[in-house]
Amino acid sequence: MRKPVIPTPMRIGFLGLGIMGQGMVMNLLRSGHEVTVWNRTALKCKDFVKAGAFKGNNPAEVVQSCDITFSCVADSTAVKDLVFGNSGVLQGITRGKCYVEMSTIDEETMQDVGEAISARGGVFLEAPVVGSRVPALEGQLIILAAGDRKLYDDCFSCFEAMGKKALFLGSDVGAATRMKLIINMFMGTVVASLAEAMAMAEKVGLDQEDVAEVFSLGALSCPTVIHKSQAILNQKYDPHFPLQHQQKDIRLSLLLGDKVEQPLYVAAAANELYKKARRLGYGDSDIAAVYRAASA
Ligand code: NA7
Repeated sequence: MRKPVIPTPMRIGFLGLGIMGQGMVMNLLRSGHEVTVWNRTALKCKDFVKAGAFKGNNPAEVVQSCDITFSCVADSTAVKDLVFGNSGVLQGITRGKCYVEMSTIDEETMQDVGEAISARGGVFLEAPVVGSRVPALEGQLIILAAGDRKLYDDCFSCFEAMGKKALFLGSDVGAATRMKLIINMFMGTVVASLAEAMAMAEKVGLDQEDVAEVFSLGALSCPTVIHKSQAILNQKYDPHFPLQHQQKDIRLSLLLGDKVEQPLYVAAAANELYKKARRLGYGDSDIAAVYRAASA
C-alpha cells in the first residue's frame, strides 16, 4: 500500500537516473512532488517526463529552477563532474539554493562539495541511502543524513516518499557517509563470505540448493543471504546493486579504516574477491556475481 505523503510545494530537482535514482524519482512523482530531472544520458529522462517530470538541460539549470536539488550518481568522479564541471551544480547555486548529495562517495569529496555549495551561499545536506533497486522502487530506503538541519526538515516529504526511515546524524558533514560505508562494508563481506560458502559446498559435493535451504531455515536467514543465495543458485545476476559500486564502497571503507588505524582484515580479503570479479567482467552485474570469482 502506498504511504500517504503530503508533498512539499517546493520545486524539486533530481540529478542521476541510475538504478537508484529511477526508483527514487518515481516515488517523488507518485507522491505529488513537482520534479525536474537531469541525467547524463538524456534518453533515460523520457519515462520520467511521461510520468509528469520536467526535464532540465544541465545540472546548473536544474539547480536554478528548483528549490531543493537531489543528486544520486555513481561515484566521487561523477559527483565532482556534476558539481564542479561545466554547467554544473555550483554554477546554479545562489543564496538559499539547497543541494542534497545522496551518492555514496568518500567523505573528503562530500565535505569539499558541501564547502563549495556553502561558499556560494547555498545550503547543503549529505544523504546517502541504505538499500538497493527494490527498496528504491518501493520507497523503502533508509536515508542517512548530516549537514544543515533545516534543509533536512524541509526534505521531510521527499524522504517520506523515498524511504521508510530517515536519520539525522548531526551537522558534521561526513558522519552519514561514514555510517553508510560501515553498513556497506559489512554487507559486502557477508555476500563475499556467502559466495565462498556456496563455492565450497559445490567443491565438496553438496547440493547448493540444500545449503541455501539450510541458510534460510537457520540463524543466518536474512534478506541478503536469502536473496543472494537464490541469485547464485539461479545464476541470475541482473543488477540490484552493481558489483562495481560494492567494490567502491569496500575500497572507501578500507581507506577510512586506514585513517583511524582500524584493522579490517575481513573487508580487505573481501575486497580482493570483488576486484577479481570485476576483472572477470562482472562490474555491472549484481554483487551476487562475486560468486563467479569465488568459484573460478
Ligand atoms: P548506476 O545504476 O550505476 O547509475 C549511475 C548514475 O550515475 C547514472 O545516472 C549515470 O549516468 C551517472 N553518472 C556516472 N558517471 C557520471 C558522470 N561522470 N557525470 C554525470 N553522471 C554520471 O548507480 P546506482 O543508481 O545503483 O547508484 C547510485 C549511487 O547510489 C552510487 O553512489 C551507489 O553506490 C549508491 P548515465 O545514465 O550512465 O549517463
